[in-house]
Amino acid sequence: MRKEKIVVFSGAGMSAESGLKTFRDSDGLWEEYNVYEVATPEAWIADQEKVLHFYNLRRRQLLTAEPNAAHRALAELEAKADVRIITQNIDDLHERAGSISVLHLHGELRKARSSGNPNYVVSIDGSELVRGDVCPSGFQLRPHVVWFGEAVPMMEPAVEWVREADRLLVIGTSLNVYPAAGLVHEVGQGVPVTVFDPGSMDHFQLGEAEHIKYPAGEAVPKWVQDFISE
Ligand code: BJW
Repeated sequence: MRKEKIVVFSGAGMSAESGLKTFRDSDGLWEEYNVYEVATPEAWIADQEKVLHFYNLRRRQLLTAEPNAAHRALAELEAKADVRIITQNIDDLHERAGSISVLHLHGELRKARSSGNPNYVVSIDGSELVRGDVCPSGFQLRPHVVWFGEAVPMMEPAVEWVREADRLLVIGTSLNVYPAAGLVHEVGQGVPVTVFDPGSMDHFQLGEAEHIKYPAGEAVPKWVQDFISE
């Protein structure tokens, strides 16, 4: 029997219960840091040390964080469905929980790329990326992430995945950042959409979507158990 194709679209709320901060919640990263000083190409030009420090701190936190119950439940869901995960998160907690198909829209914290050659991407050994870490052509390595104002190269495959989905699960994203948020509107007609987020989604046109207003670590495992036992 053909397995149902379930596409998951996750954001920072997915990893909140692993101890990683979201961006726009009241205690989020953008309360503590000015986004324009750490997550834009202009910030990189103005102060590389500051940008590297911001990502080094987050990388150190990630190395001690663990996947939570929601990450693990999505990995278990693969026994029953063809699961594809599109994540805006730069952490690797979906992979560490055991999920196989994970597409990172906004890059990966544990990778660096050359500031002179976007095709030169390497894994970061440990947590620190510092000034003087260069690619073989001598260009400074930068975090392998997508900053505001930069193109999102993985949008095309992500749109394809969503268009092919039989069901879409949207987990822990405020749907404020484009073009990523627009993915929700790429689902086929009649495809069920379920949103897991304790926050309000009043700013976003969710249409017929079901909104489960509970933390992911609580709601996703329950949803997966119900789906598996159907
Ligand atoms: C829980 C929970 C629990 C809490 N369980 N849930 C159209 C309209 C308007 C603006 C634009 C537009 N198109 C483009 C733009 C500009 C811009 C943009 O979107 N700006 C808006 C903010 C206004 N977009 C861009 O610049 C993008 N690039 C682009 O458009 O390029 C065009 C181009 C084309 C060709 C050439 C050149 C350019 C790039 C966007 C890059 C985003 N980068 C960041 C940072 C980098 C990575 C990093 O440092 O981590 O990505 S910003 C940040 O936001 C990060 C995230 O991936 C992203 C999304 O955030 P997310 O995941 O939704 O987090 P939060 O905090 O917002 O929400 C958390 C949610 O969790 C909340 O709802 C909580 O309730 C919930 N929650 N606990 C479940 N336990």
